[in-house]
Amino acid sequence: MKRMGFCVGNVKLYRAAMQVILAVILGTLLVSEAAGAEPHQNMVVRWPAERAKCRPVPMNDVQISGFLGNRIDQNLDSVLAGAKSPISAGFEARANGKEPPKVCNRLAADSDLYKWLEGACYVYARTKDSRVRAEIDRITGYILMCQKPDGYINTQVPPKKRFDRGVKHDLYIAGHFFEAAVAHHRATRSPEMLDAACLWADYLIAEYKKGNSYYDGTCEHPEYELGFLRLGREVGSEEYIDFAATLAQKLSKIGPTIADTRAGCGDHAVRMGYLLAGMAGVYLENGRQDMIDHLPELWREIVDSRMYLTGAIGPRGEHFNKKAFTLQLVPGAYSKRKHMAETCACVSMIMFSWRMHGITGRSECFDVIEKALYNQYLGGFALDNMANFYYNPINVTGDLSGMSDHDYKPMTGRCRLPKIHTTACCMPNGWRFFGGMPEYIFSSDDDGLFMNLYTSATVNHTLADGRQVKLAVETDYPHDGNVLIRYEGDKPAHFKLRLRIPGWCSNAEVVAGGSKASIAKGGDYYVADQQWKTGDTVKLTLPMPVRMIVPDPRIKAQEGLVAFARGPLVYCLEKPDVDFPVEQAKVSLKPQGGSTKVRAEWRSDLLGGVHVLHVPGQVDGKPKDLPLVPWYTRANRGDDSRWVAMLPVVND
Ligand code: FUB
Ligand code: ZN
Repeated sequence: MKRMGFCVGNVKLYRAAMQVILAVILGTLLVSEAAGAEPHQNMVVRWPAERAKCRPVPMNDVQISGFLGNRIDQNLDSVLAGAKSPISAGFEARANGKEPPKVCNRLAADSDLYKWLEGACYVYARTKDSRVRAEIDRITGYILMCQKPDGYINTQVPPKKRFDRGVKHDLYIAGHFFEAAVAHHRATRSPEMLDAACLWADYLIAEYKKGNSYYDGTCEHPEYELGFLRLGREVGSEEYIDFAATLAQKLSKIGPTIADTRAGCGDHAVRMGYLLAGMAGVYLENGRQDMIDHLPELWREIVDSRMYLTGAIGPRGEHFNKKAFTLQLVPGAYSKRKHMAETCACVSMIMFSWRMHGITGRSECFDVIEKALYNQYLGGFALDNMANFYYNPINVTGDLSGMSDHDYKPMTGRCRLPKIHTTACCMPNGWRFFGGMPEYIFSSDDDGLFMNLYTSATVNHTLADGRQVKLAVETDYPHDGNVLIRYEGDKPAHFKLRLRIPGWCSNAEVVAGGSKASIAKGGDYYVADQQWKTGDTVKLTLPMPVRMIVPDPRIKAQEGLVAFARGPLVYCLEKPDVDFPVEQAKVSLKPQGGSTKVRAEWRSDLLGGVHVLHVPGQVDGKPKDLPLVPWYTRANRGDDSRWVAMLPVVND
């Protein structure tokens, strides 16, 4: 696909160099030039209305505050700190004709910068922050200077050859570049990165057509599907979109079960999530039924039998097990690698679930997203978004000498910016996912809006036929289940407001249009289908009694254990809150009905404000109060913590 551009030799170098200089000298001027990034267009996904049952409300139509808004806002500082981390050093060195420093010697290191760029562009699109824009310009300048005339880019050390079968990440890296280029184009309207991506994409397709043997069964890392798809959509190239499908089918094997599905040859959880997300995306784009033949069963199988209570996936190293319900609790039980539940794996599952929501319009997809988001995902990052875990074992106890978070020590301490983890993938995935999160909150169709995730927000969105949906939402979710929604449109309007009643929720109540509805069991949207006039309100109450979770008896590693949750939050007992080793604690409650004896205490002074759950328990046969905190807040009080989310029950 040829685009009008300047991607040739010296012109390109000159332009890129000028861009770096301009970014430094004229940073703020460049900002004002691009301040009018596309209004009312999605930044992250753009699903055609023909197939999507609903589509995300664009981030520029939404103002988010509250709990999620706070985390989304913190991403700005995290992105700025990321720009000062070593992830750009390799590009900077190569652009200046130097060897990259050793710190850049990470697998697929280039992709970290591309993920940063994707995230930074979302942040910029929403905030128009001039510092973020200056970093975007500086970094894209370096990237463009590193592009070879045929489109290929690789800064890695030690220098690797193209299509290196030992490394197997060439297509993966390109995929991340394409995603970043699309985000850059949407945020800045500037064509350079998109031109560069097309040049590289054309090169990869030309190699394929020439019969490059790399495409014959090399075990690559899916992501290229998403990359080609999104690039193809952005520039209107069917060839790129078809190539995304070709690669999915040629380099992976998709069967009706996880056991017979191979994502780039393997059962690696991140690869699986990206592959399935990419295929769902191709279907949404062009309706290719063969892309989604097995997706509903695969999604269901992962959710029902391969997912932890925190929404994490990948129990064996970074992999799925062939056998269902094999979910170890502590690192190392099934594998020499003492790892499990990678942060990126949950991001990839969220991406897949989002696209399944687009295909089906179903709320259960957001039940899964919510579970993964509030527990595994937020728990992967420090409360200030400045540090991250790579792996997230459910229980971490005992002597951890010799253990690490994929080589980062101590295993119970997150790697903090501007330092970057030796395998940096998870932090950059955080930047791009926090960046895109504003588009997960609401989706819309021709009839109105869906509220998928509850946080304080305002939304001002115009439906396809011109009706304006303007709402304000107030809530302390996830700490409290009361949600107040007010219609703020100037003119009366008729539309449907669909409110997700979470699967964990019983006896939700909705007061709307003067009537009250009780919903005994969650797991679907409640539809408020009415004429709205200015000031009309909907009051949603999602009761949040403490729940005791008894795992599926087929999960042998969790036999005899229970966990606690309140609303969407899973809890754990953590070392700083007790004067005994957490693994000695037992729960003195009967799984049936016992949770009514648990007291929830609001503590505004703790961990940014949390409910502590006081669970009656025992230690060494003596009664003990077990004060549990939300799992996402663990490991934020020093680097030497221990925690248990699943606890044994006293057997007498
Ligand atoms: O290989 C690229 C990424 O790095 C994978 O998705 C992660 O599992 C980590 O190994
Ligand atoms: Zn990762």
